[in-house]
Amino acid sequence: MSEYQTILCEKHDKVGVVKLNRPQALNALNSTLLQELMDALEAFDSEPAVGALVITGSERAFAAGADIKEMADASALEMFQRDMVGQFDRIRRVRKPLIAAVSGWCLGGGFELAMSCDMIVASENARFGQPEITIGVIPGAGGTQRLTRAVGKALAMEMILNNRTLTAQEALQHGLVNHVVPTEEVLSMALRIAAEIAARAPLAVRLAKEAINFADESFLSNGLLHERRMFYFLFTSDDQKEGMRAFLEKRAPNWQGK
Ligand code: CO8
Repeated sequence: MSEYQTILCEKHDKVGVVKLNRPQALNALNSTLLQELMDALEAFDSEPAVGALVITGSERAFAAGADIKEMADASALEMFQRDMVGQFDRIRRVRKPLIAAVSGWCLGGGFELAMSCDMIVASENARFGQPEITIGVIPGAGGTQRLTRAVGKALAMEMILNNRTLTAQEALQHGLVNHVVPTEEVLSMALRIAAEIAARAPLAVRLAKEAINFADESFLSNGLLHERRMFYFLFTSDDQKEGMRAFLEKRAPNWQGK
């Protein structure tokens, strides 16, 4: 597994661990990282000796969103053809339980990645948010759907329309995360839970996950498709170009509404 450029993989007994590893970009999700992450998850998923999976990042960032540099100049057609969001369909097909061990920034596509996992263990320094509005787009990998289901409409509106971020404790209060622990314990806590699940009856674990997701996702598909179309559509707008360029140039954006 050492051929990966943007992630690190290891096995802890029956638990497969994938660490996002683009520290220079706060683990921003570029095409390579998404491809490698999903390849690694699928490889662990099909390994009989592995019973559960953990995804983690660094102390500073789980992931600060999709890679803005990679998207900034893309047209809607290019975004549609690249279909980075389509990679997220692969994580939905992983049958083994997935736990996100989150420290630091967990934003945009990074937050959507964490919400695509089955459980989240957060460190005290974790910060959760959907800041896409600040760069002229909206969440594109499930944020409008999963966040609304998790925290309710009012808070989802505030987070997505006005970039409100949540502390780890707030995320716990709103049922987004399972545990909040000191930063140095976040991976060991996630590994402990994963190891306990990995020791349980594999078929029952698999079917229980499937059944819970069925309850959670019965009407998700339509929402995800709608959100994805709107996300790509925004790449036809000047404001998307302006918002992403302004971020890269470290200045405030000048919105035109077109
Ligand atoms: N993309 C690319 N580079 C990034 C990103 C990003 N999302 N986030 C941080 N970086 C880079 C910075 O450009 C900087 O690089 P450089 O040193 O070369 O200038 C480096 O990481 C460190 O970042 P900062 O200097 O900005 O660090 P700070 O501690 O000052 O700030 C923040 C940390 C607050 C996290 C800040 O970096 C930030 O606001 N980042 C952008 C957050 C954001 O807007 N995320 C949403 C992106 S859009 C998105 O996720 C849409 C998802 C759609 C579907 C998913 C498809 C895969």
